[in-house]
Amino acid sequence: MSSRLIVVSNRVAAPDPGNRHTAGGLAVAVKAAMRNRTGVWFGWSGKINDDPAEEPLVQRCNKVDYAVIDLSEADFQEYYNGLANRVLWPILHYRGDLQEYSRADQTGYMRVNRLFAEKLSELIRDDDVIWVHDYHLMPLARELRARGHGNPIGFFLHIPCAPPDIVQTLPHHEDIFGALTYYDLVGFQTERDRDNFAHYLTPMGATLGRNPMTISVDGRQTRLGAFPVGIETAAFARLSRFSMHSRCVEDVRESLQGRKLVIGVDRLDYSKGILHRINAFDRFLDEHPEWRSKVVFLQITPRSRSDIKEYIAIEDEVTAMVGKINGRYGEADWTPLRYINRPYSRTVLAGLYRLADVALVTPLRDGMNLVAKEFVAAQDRADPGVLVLSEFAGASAELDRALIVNPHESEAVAAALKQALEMPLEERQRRHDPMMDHLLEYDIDHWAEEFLSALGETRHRSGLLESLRGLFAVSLGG
Ligand code: ADQ
Repeated sequence: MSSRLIVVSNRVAAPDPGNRHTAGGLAVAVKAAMRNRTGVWFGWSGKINDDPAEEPLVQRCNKVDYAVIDLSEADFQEYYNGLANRVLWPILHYRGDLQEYSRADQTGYMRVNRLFAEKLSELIRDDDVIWVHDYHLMPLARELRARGHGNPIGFFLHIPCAPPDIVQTLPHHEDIFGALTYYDLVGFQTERDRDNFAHYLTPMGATLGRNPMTISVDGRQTRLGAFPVGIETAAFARLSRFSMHSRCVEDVRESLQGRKLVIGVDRLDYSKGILHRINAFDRFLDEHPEWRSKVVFLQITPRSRSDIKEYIAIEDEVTAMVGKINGRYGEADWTPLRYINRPYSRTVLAGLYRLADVALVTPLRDGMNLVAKEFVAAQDRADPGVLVLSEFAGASAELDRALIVNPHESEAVAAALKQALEMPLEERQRRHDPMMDHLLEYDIDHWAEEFLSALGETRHRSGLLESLRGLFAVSLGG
């Protein structure tokens, strides 16, 4: 029998009979990586329950067991809202100044990691391969090792890894970041993130090895690698062609009345640079009156983490700025900026990307940014739109034919927007073609296979390679 892949992440995107749309890059990536594999996806149900069930709730669908547990109100506040999203998220996005640390939250974070280990422990078989995702669960391998699990365990950080000086602003950072050395493999989105982590560890006594990069601490060896997350490029491209003719996309096209469409799609989060982007659009309309009435900027921004104060503040600021721009430049028959807070299905998003002439993807800091990749994948090769991309998105290391901007410089973003809107077809194609080819080759399957094969190489135990071969056979055959 081939081994199973156990994926662990904070939330589990369980099969949803209501087909609701969740916006979030991790879920999109892991869902795609789990497709065609046998295994378990374990995590929090999203429900708060002060009297949770002893056993995880398991639901089987297409060879995957979705196993979820509930969290108590204190767990939710201290682990999820607290240490994960009020401390680790800002620190890892280079915003150590925004962290709101408390010892109670750190205790809660460790407690939930122990709870995850305890509940997961019951499901683990000796030949399982375990893949843990993201900053919520950094100490999980240490907890699993303490419970006697010798399985290969890998970790992937979906968000950036800040340089050591910033990581060290976290009180007791060694407890959390040092715990990553209990994994066999720690993967990052880019080489810069990987190197930041290696530079963090080496002054603390870790020995660094090269080719492949490894670090050794207290007799444990951990491989470090960059594994840029991809998308389901071919499927997304197909979806966009089909979706262009959907009712919703047709309605948007009609509503434009021949105007150019600029699109932005982001969760409402301070790391995404939405306010800077809207300021740049303001500057663009101010400096280029000839473009007024000829362009519409559609910013699709589902709310997230709405009970954290920075998120409420940014929502208020963005709403005020949108009102100001529409008031200043709008006409009775033209609204320059359409700002929407709801999620859309992937089908509609794909069609809207294809309809758009320009995408503004200008985060202040982003692990990868799947929207950039989805936009490129959704374009018509015969008449592609133009991507304006922040140099601080992990995606800029791969999508280097985009117009790369520093999102802090509104003059530069406004100039790039003008260049994009006026770019001749031949140049648009010259930029788009190689990026599309790259995304077709380095897609989500490639990401999962590269990570799992590197995880396999970290161990030479008999039987493990057989197990991993089993995983690939399933994925390639599917
Ligand atoms: P996110 O911060 O969530 O992901 P991103 O990579 O852009 O950011 O992924 C967002 C995903 O949600 C995309 O697939 C997008 O299509 C979808 N989405 C956004 N708005 C939507 C809407 N209104 N309706 C429906 N879907 C919407 C984290 C990291 C990223 C990293 C990913 C994956 O912060 O840097 O790229 O994980 O590793």
